[in-house]
Amino acid sequence: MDEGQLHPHIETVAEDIESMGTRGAAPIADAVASALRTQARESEAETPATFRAEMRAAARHLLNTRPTAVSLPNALRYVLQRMDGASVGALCRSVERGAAAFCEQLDRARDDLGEIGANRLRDGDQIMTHCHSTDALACVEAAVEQGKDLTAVVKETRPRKQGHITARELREIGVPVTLIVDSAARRYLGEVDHVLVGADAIAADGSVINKIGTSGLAVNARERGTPIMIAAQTIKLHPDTMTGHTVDIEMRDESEIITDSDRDEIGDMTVENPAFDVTPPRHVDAIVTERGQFPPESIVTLMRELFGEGPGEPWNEPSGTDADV
Ligand code: RI2
Repeated sequence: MDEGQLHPHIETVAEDIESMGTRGAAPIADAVASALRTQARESEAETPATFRAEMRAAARHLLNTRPTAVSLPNALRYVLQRMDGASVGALCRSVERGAAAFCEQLDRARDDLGEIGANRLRDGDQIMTHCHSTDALACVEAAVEQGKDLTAVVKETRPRKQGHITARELREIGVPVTLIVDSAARRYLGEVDHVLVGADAIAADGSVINKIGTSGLAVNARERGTPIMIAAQTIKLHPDTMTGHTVDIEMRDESEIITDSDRDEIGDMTVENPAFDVTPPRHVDAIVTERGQFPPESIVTLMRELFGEGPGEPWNEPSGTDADV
C-alpha cells in the first residue's frame, strides 16, 4: 500500500525507537502496540482489505527500526494475529482490544517477574548491573519492597552510559550505588553476590542477547564464581531462532563512540559500534521471566508453549493479488 496512508504517529514512534528516545524492550513493545492502535483508530480505510493492508504496512514500518529488539516483532505479532472482523469497524475494535490487552499484560508481567527475581536476592546482597533494564530493576524494587537491604555496583556501560539511568533509579529506591567504568568490573566481581542484567532477546538455545559487554562480563563472572541472573519478560523470547535463524546484531552510528575531531586526529581507521553481544547459555545461571525462572537450556520449552513451532509473519502481504485475508 501507499505509505502515505500511514498515520504520522507511526513515523514519530519509529523515529523515537531508532534514535533510542524510546528504548528497552517493554517500552518499545508498548510504543509499537499503542502505535498500531492509533493507526487503527485514525484509519480512513473504506474496506477491510485496505484496513488490513494499512495495518500491515504500519507494522513493517515499525519493524525495521531496531533489528535486535525482539519485543518489537513480538508486540506486532500479538496485535496483528488478533486482528479479526468482517467490517472496518470490527477490525478496528479487534486491534484496539489486542493492543490494550498486550499493554496490560506488559505491566503485569513486569510485576510478576520482579516478585520471582526478588526471591533470588537475599537481605544484604550486592548486585552488579550492566546497562539499564527495567526487568532487572523490577527484581531489585520487589526485593526492596520485601524489606531487603541491597547494594549495587553499577557499570557505566559505554558508549551511551545507560548505567547512569540505572544508578539514578537505584538511588531513587534507596539502594546504595558504586559506579564503575566497564573495564573495572572484574575487580569487583569477587565481592558481588549476583550479576543481574536484562536481555534484548533470548534465543531458543538459551543464549542471551544483551547490551555489548554482557558476554565478557558473564565470562568473568563465571571465572569468579558469581551467579548470573537474566531478567527477561517472555516478550524477549525470539521465536524465529527455533527454526535456526540467528539474531541480527544492531550496528550503531560511530558518532556514539568518537567525535569527528578525535577521528580526524587519529587518522584513517574503521570504527565499529555493535550495540549487543551474545552470551552463551553455559555462562548463565537463570533466566527469570514472569512465568517463572528457567535454566537457559529449558527456555525452548517455554518458547514452544508460547509461540508453537514457528511464528507466522502477519505483517507480510498475503500471496496472490487479493489482499483481503
Ligand atoms: P528492559 C537495553 O538495550 C539493554 O540491553 C537492556 O538490558 C535491555 O534493553 C532490556 O531492557 P537498549 O534498548 O526491557 O538500551 O529490561 O539498547 O528495560
